[in-house]
Amino acid sequence: MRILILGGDGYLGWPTAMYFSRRDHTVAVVDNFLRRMMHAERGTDSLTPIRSLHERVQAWREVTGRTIEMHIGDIRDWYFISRVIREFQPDAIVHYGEIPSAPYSMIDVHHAVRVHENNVNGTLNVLWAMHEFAPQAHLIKLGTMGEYGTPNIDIPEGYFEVEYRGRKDVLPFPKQPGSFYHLTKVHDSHNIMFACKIWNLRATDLNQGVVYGIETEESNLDDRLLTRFDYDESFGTALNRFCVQAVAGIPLTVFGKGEQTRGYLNILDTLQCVELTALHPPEPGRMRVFNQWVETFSVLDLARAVRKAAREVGIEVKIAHYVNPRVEAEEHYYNPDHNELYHLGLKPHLLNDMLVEQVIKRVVQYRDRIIYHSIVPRIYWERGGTDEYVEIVEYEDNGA
Ligand code: NAD
Ligand code: USQ
Repeated sequence: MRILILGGDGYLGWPTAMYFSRRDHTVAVVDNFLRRMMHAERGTDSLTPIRSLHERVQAWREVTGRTIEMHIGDIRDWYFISRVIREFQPDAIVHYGEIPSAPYSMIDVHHAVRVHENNVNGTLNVLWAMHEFAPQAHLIKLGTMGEYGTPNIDIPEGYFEVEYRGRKDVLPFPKQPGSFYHLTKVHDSHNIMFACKIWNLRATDLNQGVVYGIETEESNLDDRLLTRFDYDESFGTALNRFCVQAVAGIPLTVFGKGEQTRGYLNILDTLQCVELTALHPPEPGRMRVFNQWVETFSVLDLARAVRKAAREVGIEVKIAHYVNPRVEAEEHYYNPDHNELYHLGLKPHLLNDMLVEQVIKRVVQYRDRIIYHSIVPRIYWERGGTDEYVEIVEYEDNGA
């Protein structure tokens, strides 16, 4: 297949490019290095020392003899992205090319607007370019489980049957996202659904949970191929941050009660899910939705898993409850479906089997690169970015 990866310099995009290239697909990547520039803006960086995209592509060629085509430019630039799609004629477009951070979108009005403009307008360009130049292509769009929020009922995969005043219909499940970032994904989903309907396009919306993990089979071929690992307040997820806090000797930052529950999956499973989706395209005309996650954990479960994993490499860890800088339910029901990707053949990896070897050992390896000032968050949902670090309320017992 001819696979175009938007956001191919990113955490997931680069491993996906290598994964498809190694399996004999023709791969091209698009990126404008926005993620690297946002790190420069925030004074933060990936813990893993990542090479430039040009060096990665060169290293990939040296190690495997395979070529990944590069297109450097902004998806929001219609002339750029429509030319790439017209000339490359992809069978599948894997769209990772958005700003992925909830806290970054909550800093102030400028960041909220920036995330909206980047994500929503970029995806609109992709949809129009598909309509005009590649109507047979399959859009594989990375959405998020956070689009649904935490309703007090089960969450289906995209659609559910409703009966209201004696009539029935199958409708999109209501969305109650928790940040301006998550809202951009909801707006994207609506735009994709509409475009499929009016232009008979083919698309799958992958509502992905939180991804963890550093290594893939391909990146293990050579350390020049490593992907990024972020732990800072803007771009690091809780699990990544906990691993770095464990190694840095900072009490793990569990927000509030720590009962906030989300779906998680290993980066190896993201690769599998995207491949399974590409190999099984949907019929045109209706946006297909898969919920892409493997295990659910509360934040406190994650903190305890990190404490256990850290002990295996001789590190003692403190877990603390901090004032929650986010506005979110700290105790809630959470039971989303995730059957479709399993039906297609997903063979999942489990957190407790992966954490030490695939994450903690790498964090220890790169401990000298930790940037301390960015580990404890300062971005509040109500007040935006401030100078005040979130405060500790109490410590967990040490679980010895
Ligand atoms: P990332 O920031 O590492 O990768 C995104 C890449 O897209 C970056 O390299 C960035 O420079 C590029 N990009 C952004 N806007 C662009 C534009 N306008 N033009 C060209 N390139 C642009 O993020 P990631 O963690 O790899 O996430 C990839 C996608 O998956 C995102 O859409 C994210 O919302 C979604 N997602 C990620 C996770 C996760 O845990 N990492 C979970 C659920 C969903
Ligand atoms: N949290 C803590 N301590 C921290 C950081 C976060 O307790 O130091 C809590 C948050 O309050 C939240 C939960 O952990 O309840 C998850 O937060 P997160 O930062 O790990 O993840 P989130 O903001 O939800 O975003 C991440 C990715 C995003 C993706 C999303 C999938 O950054 O790209 O869309 O996970 S999902 O969570 O399913 O929406």
